[in-house]
Amino acid sequence: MLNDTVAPIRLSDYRPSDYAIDRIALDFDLRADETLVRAELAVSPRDGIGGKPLVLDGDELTLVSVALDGEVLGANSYQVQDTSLTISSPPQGAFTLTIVTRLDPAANTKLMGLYRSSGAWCTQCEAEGFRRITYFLDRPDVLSVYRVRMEADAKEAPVLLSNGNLVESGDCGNGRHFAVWDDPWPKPSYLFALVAGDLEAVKDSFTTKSGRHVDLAVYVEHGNGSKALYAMDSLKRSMKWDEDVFGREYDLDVFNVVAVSDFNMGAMENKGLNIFNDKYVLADADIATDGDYAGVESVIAHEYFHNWTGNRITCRDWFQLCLKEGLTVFRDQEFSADERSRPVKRIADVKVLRSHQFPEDGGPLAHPVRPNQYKEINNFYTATVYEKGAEVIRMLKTLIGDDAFARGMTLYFDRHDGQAATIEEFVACFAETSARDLSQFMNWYFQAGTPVVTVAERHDEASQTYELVLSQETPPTPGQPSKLPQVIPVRFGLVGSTGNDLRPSRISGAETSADVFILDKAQQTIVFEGLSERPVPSLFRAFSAPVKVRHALSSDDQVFLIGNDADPFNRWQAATSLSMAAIVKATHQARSGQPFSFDTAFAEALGAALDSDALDPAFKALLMSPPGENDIAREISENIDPDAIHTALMAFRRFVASRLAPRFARLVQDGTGDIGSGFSPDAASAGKRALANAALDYLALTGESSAFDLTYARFQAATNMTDRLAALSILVHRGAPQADEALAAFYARFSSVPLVVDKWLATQATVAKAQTLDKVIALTADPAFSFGNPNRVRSLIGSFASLNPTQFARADGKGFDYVAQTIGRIDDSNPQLASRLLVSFRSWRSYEQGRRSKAEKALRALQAKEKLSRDVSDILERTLA
Ligand code: B3K
Ligand code: ZN
Repeated sequence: MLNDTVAPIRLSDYRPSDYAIDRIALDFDLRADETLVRAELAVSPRDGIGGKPLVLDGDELTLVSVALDGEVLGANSYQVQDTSLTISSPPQGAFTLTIVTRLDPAANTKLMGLYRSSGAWCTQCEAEGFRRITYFLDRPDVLSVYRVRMEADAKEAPVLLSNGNLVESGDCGNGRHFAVWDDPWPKPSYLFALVAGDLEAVKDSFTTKSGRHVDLAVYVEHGNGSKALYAMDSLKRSMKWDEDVFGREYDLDVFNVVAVSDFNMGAMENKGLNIFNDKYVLADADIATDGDYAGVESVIAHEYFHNWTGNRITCRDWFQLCLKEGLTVFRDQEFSADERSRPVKRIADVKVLRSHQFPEDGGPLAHPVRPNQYKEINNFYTATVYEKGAEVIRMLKTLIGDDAFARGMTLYFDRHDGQAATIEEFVACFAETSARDLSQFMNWYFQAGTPVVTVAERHDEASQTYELVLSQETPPTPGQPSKLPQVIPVRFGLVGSTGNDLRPSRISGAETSADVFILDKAQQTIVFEGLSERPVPSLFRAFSAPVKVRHALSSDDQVFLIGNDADPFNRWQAATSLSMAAIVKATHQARSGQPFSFDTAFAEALGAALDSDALDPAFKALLMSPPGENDIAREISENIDPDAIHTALMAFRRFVASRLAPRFARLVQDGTGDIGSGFSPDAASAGKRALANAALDYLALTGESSAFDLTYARFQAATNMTDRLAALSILVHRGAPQADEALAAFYARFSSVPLVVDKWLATQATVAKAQTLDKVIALTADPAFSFGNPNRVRSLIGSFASLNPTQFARADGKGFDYVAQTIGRIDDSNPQLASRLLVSFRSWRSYEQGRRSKAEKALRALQAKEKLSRDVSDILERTLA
């Protein structure tokens, strides 16, 4: 049943804690059946107001004892409730509280707090997991210095790690040993971490620019050391980059990364001891695709960058989550752009934003980048907070310029180091360095919803003026019926018939620089003077704002931009818009039973681009990949029939394949030389593989047996996971006769490598065929699958629900029913995992009537379940509202 009784936490209710906890000494006695935790807290009243009741947070804890200044407290000096421990009348001044709790990490299936993964002990505390270890003021604005002692069996857990620097270790006799870690930097409890287990370490070191020697280690399960080398390499490059680009140096003598196989998300930035989902650590040619390598690099960088943006400067409260997450995503995006290809990275990031954030912003779960209320904070680690949060910072940089932005960052680091800060404090730094009023800009933090910018244009030959009329509107979102205009930086070029950008003699109607104008009103007319010819407008270059653009550019203009725009992002955008228009039209034709007709514009433009030597292979591969089914559904936006979309998309792709088959064959041929040669994960090599595999997919769409034979041959010859998985996926998704054989061979070879099993599961779960649901159900019984492991669940159930629109949204409702029931089952053991899966229902109202009522039925059935977690009830309640 829905738990309506939970009242939301509101930003407007924020007030500092009555007490500070300046120091905490933790002592862990780690044993197989139970763990005892002794916490000694140095508590002092803030502002000298002593004597008020001290209310500490707790969750599923067994309290053993409480002592105040060394005296064990009698039962009437404190109250234990489900989620708190209250010391009714503490002394007026500072005091020491000693709390002993008993935990059962082996029974902790929520993977929050202290739990076990593959025989090791590990922790996850963000956002509110520390209260599952001991009673504490578990909130980010309570900063404490931690000293951690842990003791465990020396054989079972030879490796004992926590935050900070190792200060002592030794033998306790009786087969047990201990270690003491000291973290000199005050930190909030969510950054606490502990790991104890039998792990292999890959070691290296880094010397910071001011000469600090830092010991680096990446800990993995025994036998996986060679798979951690790329993570280590990424870490060293991240450390250097943050010094070079943001002037940020590392601040401890040790930096450890630990990979664990049971983890609810990607990774966690605990101070000096990052804990990772092994998916973002382990990589070698045999098990990781190029996409996996890029993922390892960016997540390693992201967590490392948190050391300054998140750890040294943390968040005052969880409403400020984007302060650390949006900013750190921005920083990791910039890192990857510098390490790889900037335009390719930008396109990849925008694809993620559009596929994850736009549907969130346009549906029942929409919330501002800085939310102002929540019921369950774990449900706010969203694409809006992360990805839109990063876009807001990117816009800020565009708006105030690189120089003022860089000075603003430095000011922020200087001014707020050691503090728990707010978004207002962050933005104030940039207002100061740019001398600009950023109050309207703050709407990006406060207002949910994706603004829609509509563009109309007019050229007047006689006066040689060109006008752009731009209007913006942000649709209503839950709790925000009407919106104010946003500050929207439009990076632009006016492309002349020769392909060069034209230079107007004067621009009026908006604040403007040579290549950016700023919209800040509901409607504006920008006038460009001195233009004798009508230019083709290239707006929102490099995707300069997270908006939807409605601009009726002709097909000729799009083709012209694909071939001529100086901005690579907009060349890709033009290709995407052109193919999108064709597929949307075909979807409507499919719906009404008409035959499809495609014009040749896209295929011809693509053919020309593929022939160009000026474009790199990774970029060509992006040009080739048309929008996906979920992108098309988003464009159509209502009354969605996923089958019609699938039919139209396939027909369009087959049409392109038929027009360009010889070129595609040549691209596959050119790429085949790389199979069997030495593997390098660098961006250029990855780009070549992406191009060959994109071409191969088109060839296989023809359904010709020669294409399947070629694909199967590549599958067998592949010496790296990128080519192997690409071929496997083509065989399986295109229904090749070799599909089952290839799946069996793949499984035979990799069934003992869980991360590769994930690829095998996801490949099968995403087949657009009616048998897939039964297949998914059958795969849950495979020995390599487990409902207890988040990676397995996301690969099988998550992929089915979010990447297989025709089968998840089967017209008979069985896909919805199965996923909803499975969410209910998972919720009993791991609520965070369950509520993440539930998000795949967020666009249920945009289906056509039949599917919509089936989806609602499945959601209502879940809602009627006996006991639901706060995580799941929160999402359900908002999804159905
Ligand atoms: N800060 C963590 C995410 C924690 C999620 C808690 N539900 C990873 C990251 O963003 O770097
Ligand atoms: Zn983060």
